Amino acid sequence: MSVLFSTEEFAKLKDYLVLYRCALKNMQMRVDTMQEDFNNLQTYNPIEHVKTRLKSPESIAEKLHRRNLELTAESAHKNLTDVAGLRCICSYAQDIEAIADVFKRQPDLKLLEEKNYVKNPKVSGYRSHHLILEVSVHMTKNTVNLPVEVQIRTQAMDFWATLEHKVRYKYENGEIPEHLVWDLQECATQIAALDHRMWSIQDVVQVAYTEPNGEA
Ligand code: 0O2
Repeated sequence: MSVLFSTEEFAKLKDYLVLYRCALKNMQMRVDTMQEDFNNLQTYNPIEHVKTRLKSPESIAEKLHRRNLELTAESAHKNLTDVAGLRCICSYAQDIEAIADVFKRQPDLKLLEEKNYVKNPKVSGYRSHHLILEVSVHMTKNTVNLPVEVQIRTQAMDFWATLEHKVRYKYENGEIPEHLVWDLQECATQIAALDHRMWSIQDVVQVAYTEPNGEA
């Protein structure tokens, strides 16, 4: 059964979504700046690519309903911190914390919440580093503070999460059959090992590049 906003609340929500879209643009610009800087200063740019998404009104309504919250635009704004989401996909697991630190050091961003599912993976096998950052958006008449959920993960972690998400949506109430749950956990463990090995190879190559007479 799909849950929907009333026409009046839907119109209000659309106004809020304009603000969240601006918040996402603001965050995207910060990542662009990071990439410029990494390209200029470092030996490699750890950010492979970035995805941004605004939660759809249907998905917002479903989340409010699931949490037994009022189905209003105001309630979505007050209670949900992932209406605006930015995903930063990086090359190696070792890059994740460094990228998180760059966000955390920015004085005009306020860290509201941090979850490190790389250090403490979920039972499902999910790995990613989450930050909820509050950004000030300067509109023509006022300034609004909005949360943006930042997810930082490797390409391999993203591959896993995308598939697991798809699998979960295929089953009623997200209840994945036991054998698939096990398979996904196993894949997550192998992906973590693969990420580690890929970093070791890049590390060796990096040293060869930077040492005098090193052959790469
Ligand atoms: P979507 O469509 O990606 O936005 P919440 O899930 O937000 O009610 P929670 O569990 O405290 O509350 O938040 P958490 O753990 O930080 O997860 C937020 C988001 O992380 C999820 O958003 C997913 O994008 C991702 N995530 C968390 N756990 C898993 C997992 O086990 N598998 C996958 N594939 N993704 C996960 P949404 O709203 O669920 O989905």
